[in-house]
Amino acid sequence: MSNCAHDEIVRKMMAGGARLIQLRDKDASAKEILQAAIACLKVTRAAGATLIINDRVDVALTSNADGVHLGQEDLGVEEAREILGDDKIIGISTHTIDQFLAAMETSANYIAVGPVYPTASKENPAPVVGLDLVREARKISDRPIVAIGGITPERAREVIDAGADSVAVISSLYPYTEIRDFTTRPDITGRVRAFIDAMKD
Ligand code: TZP
Ligand code: MG
Repeated sequence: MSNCAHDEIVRKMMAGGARLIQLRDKDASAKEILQAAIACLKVTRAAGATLIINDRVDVALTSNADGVHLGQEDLGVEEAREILGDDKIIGISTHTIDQFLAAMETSANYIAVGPVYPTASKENPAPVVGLDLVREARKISDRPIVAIGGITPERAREVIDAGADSVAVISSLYPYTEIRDFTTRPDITGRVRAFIDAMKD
């Protein structure tokens, strides 16, 4: 998605109420993702929102982003902590209860669990974990839990009720096909609002 204006997308998400945004672009070069991070941070900083960089500790450090999100194949949480310091947010993805327990042993500021539902946004995703892993994780941890994978506004309520503190969403906000098609403009702001409405107590 590297030909997209990430900062414009961030602006639209924030207009809908998003406060924690992850910059994720698997197709971008290091240079492109750094430039995008710097542009997005201008937008989030002006509004006091938070920007996390996916995968790339080097980009998070260089751009002075608010933190990094790590997968199971990325640098470990403590290695990233060593580089970024105590003030940055470090999150990690987990796909099994054992991975979740291992994440609990680290200084991760939040732990993501998924895919909760089938997802088309990830190549070779881990098997669907369902709401059960969210419930199990909630029982054993007070750490913020972020649920991810196939979440829509219709599903968001049951995900929160299962114990997630928040949801991370890609395709329900802007399907990959739509964002690359500059003739149609997905209503990103409206879709973020729909999530927030669905999750209200
Ligand atoms: N990790 C687990 S599922 C997923 C990632 C990055 C993709 C989530 O995207 P979508 O489109 O909301 O299912
Ligand atoms: Mg990753």
